[in-house]
Amino acid sequence: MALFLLMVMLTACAASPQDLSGKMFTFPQQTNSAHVRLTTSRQVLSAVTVCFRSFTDLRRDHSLFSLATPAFDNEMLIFNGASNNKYDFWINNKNVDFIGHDYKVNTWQSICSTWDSVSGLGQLWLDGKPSSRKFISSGSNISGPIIIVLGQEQDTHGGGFDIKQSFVGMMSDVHLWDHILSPCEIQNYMHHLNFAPGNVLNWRALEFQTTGRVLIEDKQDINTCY
Ligand SMILES: *[C@@H]1O[C@H](CO)[C@@H](O)[C@H](O)[C@H]1NC(C)=O
Ligand SMILES: [Ca+2]
Repeated sequence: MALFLLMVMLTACAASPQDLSGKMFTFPQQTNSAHVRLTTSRQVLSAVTVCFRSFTDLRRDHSLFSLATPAFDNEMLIFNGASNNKYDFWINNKNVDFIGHDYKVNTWQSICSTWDSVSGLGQLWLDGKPSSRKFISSGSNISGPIIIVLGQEQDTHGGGFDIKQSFVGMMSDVHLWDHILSPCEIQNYMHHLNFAPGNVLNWRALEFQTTGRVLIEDKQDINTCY
């Protein structure tokens, strides 16, 4: 009975979503362990849009969004190849590079990536500017069990972290949809206007678990001072 109650409590804890509006995750030091795991009940995705904002001064490679399945550690990965001035977008362990985006340090940057399994095309938007639309992988869905990690890059299902690819800085406003947002919807996200929150991950009702030194803090936004 006690064990049953404990399990109910643990389940309740894990399952209670939090509204993180106006908040951010702070990853204050380089480690191979500190991370946030995001939970969703959705386990099959035939199209995706992921959007988030990040702030960092990293000039080395780092992971921004790492989704792994038992089949592929890079099932869906957004990786900043800062040392080569590019963004890598991985789907089904295949990747394309997006170059020429204006990667800025010490600035909040909005990133959205889209992909669908029918065309296989991926695209990456940085601060409202689109990339070329490039072929990554078609014909297979993302199918779980999926594990989504912020702050580290998975090389196994839920682990295999590398300190040299860890994220140091702040992240906020993470949303994941099971379809492709239109260019105008992406602009609405980027400009903090009205948009329908993610139906797979929703920053306003986020189920997550932090491990190690990751803080939930009020988002610092100097634009709201005046
Ligand atoms: C992908 O998922 C969709 C809907 O979830 C399904 O209709 C389709 O058959 C799946 N495709 C493959 C290749 O499994
Ligand atoms: Ca990996």
